[in-house]
Amino acid sequence: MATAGKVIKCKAAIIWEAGQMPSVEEVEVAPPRSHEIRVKIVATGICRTDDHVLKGIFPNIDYPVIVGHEGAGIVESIGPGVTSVKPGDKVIPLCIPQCGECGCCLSPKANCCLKSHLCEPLQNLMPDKTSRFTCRGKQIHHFLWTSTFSEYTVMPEVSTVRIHNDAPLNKVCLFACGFSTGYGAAVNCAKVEPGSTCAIFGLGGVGLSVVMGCKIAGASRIIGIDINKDKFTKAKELGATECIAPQDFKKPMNEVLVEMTGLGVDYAFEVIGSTDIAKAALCCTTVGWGTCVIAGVAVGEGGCVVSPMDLIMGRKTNATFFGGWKGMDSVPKLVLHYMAGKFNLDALVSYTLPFDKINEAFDLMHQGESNQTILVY
Ligand code: PAD
Ligand code: ZN
Ligand code: ZN
Repeated sequence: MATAGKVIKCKAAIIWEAGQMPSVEEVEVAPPRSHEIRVKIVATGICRTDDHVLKGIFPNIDYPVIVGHEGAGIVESIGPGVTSVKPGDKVIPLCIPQCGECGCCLSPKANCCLKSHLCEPLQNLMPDKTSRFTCRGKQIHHFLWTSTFSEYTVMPEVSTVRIHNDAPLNKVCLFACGFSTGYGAAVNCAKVEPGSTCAIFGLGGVGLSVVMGCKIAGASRIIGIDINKDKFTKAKELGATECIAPQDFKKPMNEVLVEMTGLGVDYAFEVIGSTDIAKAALCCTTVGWGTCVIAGVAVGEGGCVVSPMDLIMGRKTNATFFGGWKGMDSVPKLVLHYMAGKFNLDALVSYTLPFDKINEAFDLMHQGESNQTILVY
């Protein structure tokens, strides 16, 4: 392309300081270096994890920063050594890379690549500790090596996966985080079985994706729990058999769920980001084999105190990053399954807005008005 090897000027949403809303400005995006790919982002969702950076509660973030990780786009140019994609390919950014060489990538049991930006020392620059973004002469930091809140972004090759070229980017961007996390929490981490009973704490975009995963896995009872009753209609549309709100009960929710189910649920999911709810999710599972999966990111909270007595009778607890998927191997297949009609991603999308309305999209999230908002460039 004509832009290859040149600096591209485009719009991006910059968070200049923790606690500030993003400001849409012109940035310069440098060409990709060795084993890097420059991508024109076409659509991006916004995720609670982006919001954690906005609020200043995501650990070890240097500002100013361009966040965003739930994107999909088209390769504009590639740096030296890149072999997996070419300009014009449709791609999805991977918020957890798959280098294919580290101990976790080589093990079928793990998806937490050890060459990730999340490994020590945690940092939000490119792997070579430099940035491809500048604005008014100032270096701007990356986030998760994805930074999809920029019309053009640069990502390492290990964080970029090619998808089918007929995939609708304004929908499949949700495979970059929310849907994959929730669906994978149910089918990979919990391994929900047909006929089982599930409880999902939190019915936002990720929690609704857990509901979809439990339904696809054949669960017979799917109980959604949320303080916002407006979430119940969509949850029932996607597979919840019952929905309950904590404020309607005097007892703690774990006791309510044990009473509702007799022994407790087979599988419980924490999809809010609260250590108290994680404890309730563990304690509402049945003694003997109940499994709790934590998907919520409880940043800024204290630890979760669990007595060995809560576990000694056979309950298990687990937590998931990106639903346990190895991104390179799994995301292209998930996209194909969507294209074949397996997942109703469209039902998760509450709003599609132009990128310039990013602050409106965050407001909708803060007000609990949206499940998933997609921004299009
Ligand atoms: P969201 O804010 O859209 O949904 C959270 C839901 O929880 C909302 O519907 C709230 O009304 C509800 N809620 C809040 N407090 C309570 C409460 N006390 N009791 C019951 N319901 C409550 O968020 P989301 O669905 O986008 O994300 C959920 C979490 O998952 C969040 O912590 C996010 O950071 C995390 C996440 N984890 C991963 C991962 O890889 N583990 C990936 C993406 C998101
Ligand atoms: Zn790896
Ligand atoms: Zn996310």
